[in-house]
Amino acid sequence: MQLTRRSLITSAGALALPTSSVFAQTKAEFTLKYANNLPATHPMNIRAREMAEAIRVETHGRVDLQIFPSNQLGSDTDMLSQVRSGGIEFFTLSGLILSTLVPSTSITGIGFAFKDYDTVWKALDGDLGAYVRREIGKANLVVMDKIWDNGFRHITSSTKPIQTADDLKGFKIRVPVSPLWTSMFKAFDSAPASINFSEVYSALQTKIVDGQENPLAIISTAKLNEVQKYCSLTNHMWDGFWFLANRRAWERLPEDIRTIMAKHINAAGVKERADVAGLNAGLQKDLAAAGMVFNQPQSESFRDRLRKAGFYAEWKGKYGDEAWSLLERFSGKLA
Ligand code: X2X
Repeated sequence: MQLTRRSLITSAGALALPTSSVFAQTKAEFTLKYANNLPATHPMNIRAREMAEAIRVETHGRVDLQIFPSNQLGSDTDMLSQVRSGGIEFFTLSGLILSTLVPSTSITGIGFAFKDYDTVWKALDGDLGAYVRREIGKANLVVMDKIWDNGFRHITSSTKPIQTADDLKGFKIRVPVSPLWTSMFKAFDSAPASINFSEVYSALQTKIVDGQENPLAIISTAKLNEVQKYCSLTNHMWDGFWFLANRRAWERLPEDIRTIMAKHINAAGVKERADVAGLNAGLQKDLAAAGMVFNQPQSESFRDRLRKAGFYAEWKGKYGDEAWSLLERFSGKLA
């Protein structure tokens, strides 16, 4: 048996000191919190743990980035105020929810705007993403260059498959806290309820709502299939997570540390994109094997309904011509 300091001390009945690694014994100079809303098993948190380790190693233990997954520090709404006040240093948030603070950030979630991932990354790593990041910067938050993937969203239900826009009439659906989401499902004549992700499982379980919409990687890692029977592959919008930092906390860090951190955060985001795309491709089979019933609606009836309800025209007016023409450069003509 290897005699460690821990076993020596505890067997002697004295103080048990944490001695897990050499680095852990040296107190980090910067202890920083990164919080998010997703389960620890989602690629976002798997890549984040890897990234925190890479940052620790490259800064020689000066930075200890602690990760708080699964809404441990509160709902998205709570965490957004914490990253603004400095209660947490880092936070990943959907651009659509961030729009409650910076209105234009929801533009990347306009219904049926991006036909595939290729177009998404061209837009988000290109001029549309740059525009949104400039707007976020004006709100006194720091945002990393690479947005992380959430995915193309699909509608799940405990009551019925959604095959056409008509099936959404009167449908009680949970949507994240964001004016764009509410507006979109109102255009479908649904009954949308704004609920933070931290409450979604229980809202579905207790039938406060009949359905919700999320990418397969979230349906699976958050086990929403336990409380939902049908999954309709609507692909009705794409969603991603901006990696945000509290400005004062970020600027307090020495420049060399900021450079190392940004490098690893952006690299982890790019790897997470590949993980999520891979998962979304294979998960339908796994979820079906677990009892979920899938159907493939035609997107045209949904788009048509949005156009006729004036959804695109209304949001074009809100974002303004500059932002809208940036979006249409990647989406093609929407309104
Ligand atoms: O709240 C949601 O549905 C989620 C997890 O997809 C977001 O963070 C937008």
